[in-house]
Amino acid sequence: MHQNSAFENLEAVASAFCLDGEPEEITPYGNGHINDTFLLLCRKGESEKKYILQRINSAIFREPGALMENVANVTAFLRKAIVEKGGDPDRETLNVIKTKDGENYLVDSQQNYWRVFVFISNTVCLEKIENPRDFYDSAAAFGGFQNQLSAYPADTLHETIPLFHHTPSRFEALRNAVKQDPMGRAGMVRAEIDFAFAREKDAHVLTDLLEKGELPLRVTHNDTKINNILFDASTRKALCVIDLDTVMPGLSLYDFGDSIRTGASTGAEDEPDLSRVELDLSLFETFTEGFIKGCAGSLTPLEISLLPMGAKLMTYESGLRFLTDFLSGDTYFKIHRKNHNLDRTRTQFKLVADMEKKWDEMAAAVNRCR
Ligand code: ADP
Ligand code: GN1
Ligand code: MG
Repeated sequence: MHQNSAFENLEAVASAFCLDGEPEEITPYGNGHINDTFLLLCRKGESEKKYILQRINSAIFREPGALMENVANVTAFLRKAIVEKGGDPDRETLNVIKTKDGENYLVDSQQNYWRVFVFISNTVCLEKIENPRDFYDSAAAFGGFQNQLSAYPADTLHETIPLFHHTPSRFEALRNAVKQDPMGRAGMVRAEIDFAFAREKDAHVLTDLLEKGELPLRVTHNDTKINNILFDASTRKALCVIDLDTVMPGLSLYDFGDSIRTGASTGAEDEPDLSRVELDLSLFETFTEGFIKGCAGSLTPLEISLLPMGAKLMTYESGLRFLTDFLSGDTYFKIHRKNHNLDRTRTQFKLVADMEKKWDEMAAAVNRCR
């Protein structure tokens, strides 16, 4: 990402924000698939202060100003709730640093959108679950996040990506990509396309229930993969839910499912060796227990009984999205190797197939947690 001309003058970008000290070092940071993230180190005399500098992906988030309004309002809301609980508002939520003009973001001369957050130090960000305790904690934190936001005025939130978890639309996007086949790749992924098409009916299950009013619309995170949570490195407790770009009205099952597909898989999202990818039932149960606890009695009986469906559909939907991006020439998710999006597709579909095999055991695990 260094070759990108948008990154030639990072120091000038950083200097537009209200920083404590002078920018000293700016280095690429983290493993996100969407934004461009940098660690920004500032110095003031002997002391140093760290920030996260990010270029918002405005090809994906078409209205970065509206997005930042959501992020600023949601973090201010969370800050207040954390203070009331006696927590540490500088570490338990993201904190937006304003520009010297008092804005939540900066637009540079090339129409790049930039923002700065306080860097939360002494934390661990996991790409894969290392022990069940961490997963339980992350479940309670994501459930708690949703629960905390139940009092948030949902109608003031902008929809940062329309139809983000509308699985039928994701299905249609795949159908289109297969039809257009702009890169001539469809021939090499016939098996994956057939797998996706065979499950068209599933794509409608949750959206139908939402439309019928049987599932409640809540304020949800919508991107609860496991590297969107920071653990305190000293206490090893789930500390802060990050990556708030997709906080929008959604279903609790989206947040549950996205964590399961990343945290309860025995392999990484892009593991090329599929023999290493399956659903870990014990981790599934651990997360279920933590999530229900975090939601503190707010989940309806129907939501609870649909948790396995949430897990399967979020995994299926991710597979649809990776496959669509592979067919479209890898324009959405950052890739780091050839066929990266295909590897990602395959892990998701392998997991879906494994969940189908383990369906009764998943349901039994949920029942034990009620
Ligand atoms: P993306 O949308 O591209 O996934 P994220 O907002 O998730 O971007 O940030 C990418 C990575 O940067 C995270 O996975 C995490 O490791 C790190 N990160 C983001 N914000 C902070 C923060 N405030 N403090 C410390 N690390 C952070
Ligand atoms: C993206 O931003 P990041 O890397 O946390 C994506 C998610 C996908 C995920 C797949 C805005 O998440 O929806 O599930 O990649 N975010 C957006 O790894 O599309
Ligand atoms: Mg992220």
